[in-house]
Amino acid sequence: MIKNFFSKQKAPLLFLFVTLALILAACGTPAESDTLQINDIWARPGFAASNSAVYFEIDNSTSEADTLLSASSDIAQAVELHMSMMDAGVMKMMQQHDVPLPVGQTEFKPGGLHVMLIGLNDDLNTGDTFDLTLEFQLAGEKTYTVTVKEP
Ligand SMILES: [Cu+2]
Repeated sequence: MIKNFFSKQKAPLLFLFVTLALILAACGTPAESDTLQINDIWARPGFAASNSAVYFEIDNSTSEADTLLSASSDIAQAVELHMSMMDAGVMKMMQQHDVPLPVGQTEFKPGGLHVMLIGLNDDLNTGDTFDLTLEFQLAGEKTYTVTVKEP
């Protein structure tokens, strides 16, 4: 039976299947390449029960503005969208209801936008990884692996 399957007559068919599978694997989800891309997603180290923050760059290469609605993770008691800003010489953090994502790049970086991890359930040491889910108005929910590193 197996010998028959790989016979000369079936070989071209098998080749076709493999080729199709490769093509589908390469572009099976065309939406992925022209939606939102998250680059360089990382978090600060922190001790259990303390806070940390996640930073990344969002590349919105679609033709429409999107909105980041929320972030969630099992790593902390609460996960919030924050913006750091200077107010009368003092750095303050403001919780954001959502974050507009115009076409192009939006940076979540120290001193600006960040995903705040409040009340870590575990220590976050350099090299650790954890999952973070971001919910976008148009792109839906996506889960990313965050790597812990020193700023
Ligand atoms: Cu914050």
